[in-house]
Amino acid sequence: MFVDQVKIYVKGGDGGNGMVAFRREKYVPDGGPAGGDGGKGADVILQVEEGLRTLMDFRYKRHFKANRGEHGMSKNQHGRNSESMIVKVPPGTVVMDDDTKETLADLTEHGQQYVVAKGGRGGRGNTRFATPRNPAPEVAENGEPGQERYIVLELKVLADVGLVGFPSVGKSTLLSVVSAAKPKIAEYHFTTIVPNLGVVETEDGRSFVMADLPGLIEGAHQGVGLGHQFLRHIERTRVIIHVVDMGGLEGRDPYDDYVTINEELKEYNMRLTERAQIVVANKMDMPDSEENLASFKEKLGDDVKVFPISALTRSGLRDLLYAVADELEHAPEFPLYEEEAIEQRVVYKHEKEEKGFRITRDPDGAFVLSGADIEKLFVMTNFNHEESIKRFARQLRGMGVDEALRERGAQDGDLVRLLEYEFEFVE
Ligand SMILES: Nc1nc2c(ncn2[C@@H]2O[C@H](COP(=O)(O)OP(=O)(O)OP(=O)(O)O)[C@@H](O)[C@H]2O)c(=O)[nH]1
Ligand SMILES: [Mg+2]
Repeated sequence: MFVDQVKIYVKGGDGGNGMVAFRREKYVPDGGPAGGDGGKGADVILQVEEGLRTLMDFRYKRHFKANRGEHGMSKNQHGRNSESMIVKVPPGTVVMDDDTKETLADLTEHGQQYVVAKGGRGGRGNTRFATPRNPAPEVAENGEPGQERYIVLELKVLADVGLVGFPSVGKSTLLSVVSAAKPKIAEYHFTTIVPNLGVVETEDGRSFVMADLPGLIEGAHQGVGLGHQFLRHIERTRVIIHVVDMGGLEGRDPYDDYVTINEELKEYNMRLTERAQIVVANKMDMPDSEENLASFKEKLGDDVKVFPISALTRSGLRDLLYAVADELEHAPEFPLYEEEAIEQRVVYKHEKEEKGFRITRDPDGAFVLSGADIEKLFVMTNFNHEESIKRFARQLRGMGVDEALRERGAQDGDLVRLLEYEFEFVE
């Protein structure tokens, strides 16, 4: 099966906790603070591996949690940073945030990296909190939590050439005779439901990747049937081979077919009509084909060159493939996203971080504090030490939490909740 879109969970490693420790040396009565910092948690990094062609590997592994940083130790020893977790993706992988649907990165070149979930920084050990007034603090920070999120990886087929046309015109048959691909071929319409890829080599040693596509029908661009999805697969191709059936068995006029498909491409509006198009008249082995071709060419005019072939008897293929290879030599690339997004291949968007805090009430009347900043502060507090707790209280005050609670009507002794922590509001 061809997997081209997958949702995965990534989490950067948490930072290691800072340590509260003191020097214990003989003959040194009041050993100073000696708690080391925690190490940095590992980042989760996506990295392009050119050998990969699909997102197949992600079918079985969808959770990526990087290691946490080592905790700080006594004797001022810092915990070790954790090494980044590298997740390999094929070239052409577009990374989206599942929540915001924002495109985070468009990964195309071998070795290109994108940090998709940052590891947390290590918490500071008590050594770092020493001041002249408080030379032996019992304060240490826990590590910062690693960033976590769901992302969607999407792989556009990286074919150079895409075959389009009505159902059953012979697109898959053509792909099967010019490459080693083994697509399903049958008389009924919509035999192909996902694109197949094949590497084509011309007699003079040039090569390119060709994809057959599910048949297009009128209204495909409006999401009728599966058409819309299909068109997505040719957004990145540089040359389009438009296959027209000259067999006449289905009772349609080849020229009408040709016009209809071009309308579809135009309506879809991904600059598909700007690509070089090579028109192929297939099924030239059929009895009425010569006649149909003559009238097709007449309606088409002299400006459009037509390549008559028979995928079945394999005639006319050599000229066609040469023409495709020639075209590819100067066909421009068609990047997927609008100009501003492609200036930089990796788009680092500023994370919209929720600032500050919110106050709500629980049914029992308790005040509930929430918000990214305040919650982070909470998890980075080491509640085993009285002094750390006091520091936490000071930080809350600094953020304006006390004042905001007072404004909401909190009085001495009222219950305040923050994550799993409860405390009393003290005036
Ligand atoms: N006579 C003749 N039949 C052909 C030729 N090429 C394909 N066919 C037949 O046409 C039918 C459809 O071929 P496919 O290759 O499956 O067509 P397709 O365009 O991929 O069709 P969908 O995937 O359904 O859109 C099959 O029965 C093929 O054997 C040809 O050159 N000559
Ligand atoms: Mg097919």
